[in-house]
Amino acid sequence: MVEASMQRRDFLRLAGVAAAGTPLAAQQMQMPPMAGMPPIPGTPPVGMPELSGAEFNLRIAPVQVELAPNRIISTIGYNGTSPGPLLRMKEGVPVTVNVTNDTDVPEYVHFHGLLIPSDVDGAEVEGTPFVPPHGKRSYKFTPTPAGTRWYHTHVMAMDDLHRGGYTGMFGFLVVDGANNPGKYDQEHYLALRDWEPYFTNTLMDNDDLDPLAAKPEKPAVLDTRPPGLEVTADIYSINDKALGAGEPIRVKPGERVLFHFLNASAIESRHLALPGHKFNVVALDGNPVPTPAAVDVLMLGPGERIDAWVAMTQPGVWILGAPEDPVREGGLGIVIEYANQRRTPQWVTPPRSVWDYTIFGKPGVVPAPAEKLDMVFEKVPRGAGKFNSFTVNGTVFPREQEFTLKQGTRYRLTFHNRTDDSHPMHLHRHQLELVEIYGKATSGVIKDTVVVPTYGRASVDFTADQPGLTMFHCHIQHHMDYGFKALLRYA
Ligand SMILES: [Cu+2]
Repeated sequence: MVEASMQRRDFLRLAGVAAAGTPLAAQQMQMPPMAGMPPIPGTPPVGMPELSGAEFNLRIAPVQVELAPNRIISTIGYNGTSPGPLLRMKEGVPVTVNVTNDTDVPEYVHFHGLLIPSDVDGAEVEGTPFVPPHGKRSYKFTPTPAGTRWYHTHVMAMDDLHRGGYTGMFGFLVVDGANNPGKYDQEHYLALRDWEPYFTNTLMDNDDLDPLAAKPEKPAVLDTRPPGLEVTADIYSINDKALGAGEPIRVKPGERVLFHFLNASAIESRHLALPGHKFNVVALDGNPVPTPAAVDVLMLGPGERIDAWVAMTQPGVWILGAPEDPVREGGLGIVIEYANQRRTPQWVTPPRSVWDYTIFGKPGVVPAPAEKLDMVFEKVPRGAGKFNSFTVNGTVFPREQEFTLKQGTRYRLTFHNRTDDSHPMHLHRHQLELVEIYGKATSGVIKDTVVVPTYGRASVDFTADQPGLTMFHCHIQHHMDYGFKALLRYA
């Protein structure tokens, strides 16, 4: 035990040096080897508080997140932690979520991926009432459908990097259905996060892995005006711990471990790999896929979830983490430790791979539904000191950017991404069936957030069966705040 702890401390020290390039190492040598509490026997070592039942209480208040010794983040969270508690609900059983807001500003709690009415969905433009500063509000709804969902703040941040999605206000929300997801020896909920965001003029596009990808929406003449501000970060964690600072996930050879991943970042897509192991993807955004498939590398845009199990067949001590060295060394990873293995956690760069939603779908073309809506995404470079703005069909929200739906009608939304970045596009209160992306047709992949590739095109179908105002937006906070959203209104 002592030996293992020493190794973890050494490893943390290395990670700290690589990430920060500062005298952190010297300080960490004087710190106790272990951050946080030892695991309780019989419970998974990695996780967050779990609440279940029909009534849930969430308290919004300042929290400190100890990512590692000497790396403590001051932010806002739920119930004193970030991520907040895992909310476990039963499909079809009504719940009440009582929210107390112990901050000085109005808040919204959005229940991401649930098919619930506008007045409890948690979005200002849909007409959900806010939780007043130092006040309370209860959200009552019937959770559906089953699967890995999440909840998070849904306020605008604009140029305040301590507001909205930049804070620690996020957590898993799991809706248990009648169907058992399968037999697994362990189950872990892992949220990917970045911290202490800052402004940049450089586009950090790490999510376009395939340089050969078709770019059907690339304009013939590119906009060469000087770029404006974007947001980035270089401190990362999985749940509340940087790589090496928390307890490892302890496994035994032959175990099947089910992971529920969430990219809770407000700014960037992320990749994940586990050397020597494959991820068997069974659900995207909480929805079972028609064709489960094994991949070396996962990709999650902000807001997306992936459920994947791993067969533990390579005894050793490994890093489950981001393939990009600066991201992993900046904290985005967690140690997987096989029983009776004592060594420094190992990292091996994964084979080059391209993320492709369509491998999890059914082949075949979905017949075009009755109605089609086209959305053209463009970026307006604003130059030094100003945020870029983003338009849908030529305008920034809220002018003219409304789409009218006929109840009961099936629609095809086609996204034309004419920007030099990919965008995780999220439709509230509805489920999207992916029908075309990367120039490939597919069917049966049901999502609520779809990453539309750089200069790429994607089409999704949905049925207008949830009357009420419906928000559609990019899940990158500053894109959403600076115009990249629309409102769908039922006629
Ligand atoms: Cu975006």
